[in-house]
Amino acid sequence: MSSLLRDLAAAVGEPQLLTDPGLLAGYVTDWTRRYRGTASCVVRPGSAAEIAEVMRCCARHSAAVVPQGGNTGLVGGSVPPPDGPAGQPGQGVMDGGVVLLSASRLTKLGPVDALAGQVTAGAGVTISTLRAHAASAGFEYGVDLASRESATVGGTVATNAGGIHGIRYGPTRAQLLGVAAVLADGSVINRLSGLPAESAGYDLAQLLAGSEGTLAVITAARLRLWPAEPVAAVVLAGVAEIAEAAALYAGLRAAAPGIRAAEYFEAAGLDLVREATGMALPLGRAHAAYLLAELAGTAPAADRLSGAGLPPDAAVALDGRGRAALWAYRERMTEAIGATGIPHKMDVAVPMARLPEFRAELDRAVRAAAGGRDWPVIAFGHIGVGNLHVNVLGPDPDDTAVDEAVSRLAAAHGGSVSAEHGIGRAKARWLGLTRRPAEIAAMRAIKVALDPAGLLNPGVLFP
Ligand code: 2HG
Ligand code: ZN
Repeated sequence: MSSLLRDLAAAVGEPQLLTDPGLLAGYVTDWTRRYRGTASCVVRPGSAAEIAEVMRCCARHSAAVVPQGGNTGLVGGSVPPPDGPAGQPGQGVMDGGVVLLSASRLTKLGPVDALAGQVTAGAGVTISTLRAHAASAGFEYGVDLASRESATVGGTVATNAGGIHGIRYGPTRAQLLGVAAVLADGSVINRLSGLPAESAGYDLAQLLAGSEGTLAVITAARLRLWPAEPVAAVVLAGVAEIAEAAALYAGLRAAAPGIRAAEYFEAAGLDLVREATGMALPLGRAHAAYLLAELAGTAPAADRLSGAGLPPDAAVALDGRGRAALWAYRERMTEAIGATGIPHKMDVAVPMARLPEFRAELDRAVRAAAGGRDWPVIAFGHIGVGNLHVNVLGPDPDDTAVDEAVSRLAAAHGGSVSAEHGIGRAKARWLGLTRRPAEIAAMRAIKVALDPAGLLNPGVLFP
């Protein structure tokens, strides 16, 4: 055993140090299978004190640390970088190699503070566990997403995940009232009091939201909870194009103010879901595109839908089973796409008003980048916040031409190269399409101040 491994075993206990390549494989490969890296080991610390010891130990040995939650990220930010040419260390990695730090044992979940509407959750708590815990006390956690069974509190804070209820509650950042974290030098931050009224300097929790493991290892978060709201209906409507979907969403929002989800998908995505699941066509006939909306409230709220200008071919589900059946057409999209190959995933944000133009130009931009080939383009996402997930199937995993073309197109329409998945390794080179040089310089200055040796998640976020 190397002296690094010996020190790590002393820090976390030998059973929580994994070195067997068979065991490591699942940790160093991302969910899409497009990003795979090299780590000398996985450590699974059980407390902030153990993480602090891991950080000190990695600093001594010049080893990089890649923090990982549920490893459901889609931009390569939760896995180590691949080795460089001729077995050189991967991008930004020093001689000590990479230690993958799994937060999977940080699963402490505090009692729901019903008075404040808050809860403290360990970084390794999954979103589904957190949601069930909140629900048992009459509350709702504002973020929900298809990967809820595996995605964790720490990972979703680190990427500022948005999910399906962003139009109602905002992204993870909007739920975050405080954070506990370990910095690169092993110092521990513990701001979990959750004071809703406080103005006493920099907001470190917000700094860590979207920091993608580059500034600190998040160990717990103090999170806002919302009073649980009943769901009156889920609507699925067939539309001709994205402009119609956006207009229908606006109509629904005006007629029925409790809209808590507005999701968009297209025929190509629906076909893949139906192939993967065997589910029937959801409406009377096939359409070019679809809007799925979820309406909060008790049963009478659904009456408002009649004034919302629903198209003739629409399904309205009132009971839980029917609602879940309609949601499945949207929620199983990622899995259905993944079943056909290794997708190129672009997660762009575009101003709502520009969505039609962006969509109109998308296929042409992809075809041009693909040298004239017609790769399938699957566009879907959270239309209510202008977030489209553009998946392209076909190009070689290492070929980034299509990724770049879609990123540039989003930027040209005043959008962002990442809406909710983060920048990771996948999009670091295109950060400048979204952030100005002065902003990137300020971000780098923060990074250098908190992690001068560059131990935390090298190669992620920064070009
Ligand atoms: C979703 O909205 C996720 O389902 C995944 O953000 C998106 O697979 C994707 O591209
Ligand atoms: Zn999404």
